[in-house]
Amino acid sequence: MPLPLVIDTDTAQDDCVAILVGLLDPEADLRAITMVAGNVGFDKQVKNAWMTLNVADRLDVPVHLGCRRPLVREWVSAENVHGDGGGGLAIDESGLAPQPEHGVDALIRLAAESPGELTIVCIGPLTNIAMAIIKDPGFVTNVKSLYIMGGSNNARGNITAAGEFNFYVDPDAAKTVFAAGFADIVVVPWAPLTLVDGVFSRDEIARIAAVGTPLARFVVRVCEATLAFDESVGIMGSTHPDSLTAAVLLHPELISASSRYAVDVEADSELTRGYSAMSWGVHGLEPNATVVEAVDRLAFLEYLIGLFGTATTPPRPFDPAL
Ligand SMILES: [Ca+2]
Repeated sequence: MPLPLVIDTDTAQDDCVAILVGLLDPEADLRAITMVAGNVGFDKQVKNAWMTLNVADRLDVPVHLGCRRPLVREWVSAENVHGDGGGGLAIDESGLAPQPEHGVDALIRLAAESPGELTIVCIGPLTNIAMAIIKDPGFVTNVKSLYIMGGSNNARGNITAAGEFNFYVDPDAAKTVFAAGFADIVVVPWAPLTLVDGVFSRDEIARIAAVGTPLARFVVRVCEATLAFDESVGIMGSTHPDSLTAAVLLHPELISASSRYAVDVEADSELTRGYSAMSWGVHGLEPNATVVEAVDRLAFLEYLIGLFGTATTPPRPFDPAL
């Protein structure tokens, strides 16, 4: 049976790849996309999600608009990293509309419809998840698993020395989620995991391009802006934490090391805002999450290349070359 899941996303660059994982992998039953404020302008994120659904010929997947800003803080963008997050591509959006139901309500409803079965892949700030916790006392127990891209495993951040972007943008939401008592949380952190096992070199991106399908062309294009930014800060490749989060959910055999941790997030300090303290079992704290520590990087790359080989006929042109 395919795994029922929702992807909660601030759709830009690798979020698009994560959505493609949810759409193309036969192990996944992607029931909805919920949008949260994060990487780029909220409405642009929605456009990026529709472009991604289009390239997979899956515009039938419902898109729900969630929270347009963090719980407490002002929204901070990552447009310096991602540009518009969609490689400058666009599609004709006539006839496309988000669902009338709010993203938080969709998360609550989908979890309640099949208690203990729904997994949420959380690849943006955790605002929608925190709001669902606050709104519905049953939400925490109705959800099977949260797969969260965020934080660093007692390591460096990216938007600041201490803060990884998703947790930095809404540290109050992240703190709420880790304190809520979910039965199963799996974390894919930025550092060191993504920087070691979630980076594809220019040669490897060229291998993806060589697949030659509309999917592969789309992925290479949306990754270009981030690749240029990464190289400017000393990361020699394109970073894929969001697609890695979806991939390890569907294929846990990709994980070569993981451990139980007590995870908490700094929400008071400005200096270390969003810092994830991950206690590894010697401080007398009850573990609340499994943190992925290493994956088989090449197997992850081969997995994605296999998915991008899927032949699709995008119903709306996304590239003048098509
Ligand atoms: Ca994201």
